[in-house]
Amino acid sequence: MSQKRVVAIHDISCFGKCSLTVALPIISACGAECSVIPTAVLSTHTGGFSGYTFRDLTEDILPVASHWRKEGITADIFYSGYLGSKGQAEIVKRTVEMLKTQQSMVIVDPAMADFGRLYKGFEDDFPLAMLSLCQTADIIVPNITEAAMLTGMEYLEPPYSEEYIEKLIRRTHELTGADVVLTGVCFDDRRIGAAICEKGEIRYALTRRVDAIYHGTGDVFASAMIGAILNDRSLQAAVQIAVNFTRESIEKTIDENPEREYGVNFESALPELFKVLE
Ligand code: PXL
Repeated sequence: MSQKRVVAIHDISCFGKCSLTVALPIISACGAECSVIPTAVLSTHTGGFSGYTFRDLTEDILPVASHWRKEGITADIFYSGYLGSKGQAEIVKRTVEMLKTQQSMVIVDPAMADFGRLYKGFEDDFPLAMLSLCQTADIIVPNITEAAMLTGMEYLEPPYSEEYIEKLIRRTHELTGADVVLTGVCFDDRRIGAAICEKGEIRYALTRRVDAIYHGTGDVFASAMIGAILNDRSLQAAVQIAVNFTRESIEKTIDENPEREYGVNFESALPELFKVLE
């Protein structure tokens, strides 16, 4: 069987363990090739640092895609995340349209918001542009804030009622037409994880809750989920693997790294990921 390939379309945050610096090692560790189209280069991510540099790479995205198309380069999964601007949503759509085959899967993480607020630098109409990109995806991976912004539903603080989560995930599914993996789902202070809406059916993948918050865990989660999908796991199984891997990454971090914006020590959890994917 030939090696699987992901095209990851995110920014490079030079420091801070998120987006491409997380997607590359985790997807590679799962045995797949991870090719990249960087959307921007920042000295750090925008969540907890100030004074970061920002180089927009909008003008490079379509020329990369055109070159690849000429070379016949495609992918099993196109995986987009943080975009440098709302205009890039349309450009990423065109990029994927140019490069995908009938077998390709498109996974969009609408990485734009958390804790009820848009990330720094995004304007109020960013979610509308992101919604149109989500509408072209097979699977989307929003957190609660992002799903609330995509649907226009109210953002609530955890813990959640099953009624709120199911309404939020169903609306997100109906609006986008995509299967939805909703992260940050917790009903009490003991368990946390994701809800899955696949072909309209809702299921959960939860694990024990660790009381710590680190930046970049959404990217750790989505990258591990994609790695597991490429190892022929069902969506439900892949989400459970990713939920466990994210929790293990946080557990490996707590004692050594209290800096929330420095990200998690997912590297130390990779051996466990190998084991479950064997
Ligand atoms: O992990 C999401 C992310 C990715 N890239 C950049 C970010 C963030 C979240 O803040 O700022 C640049």
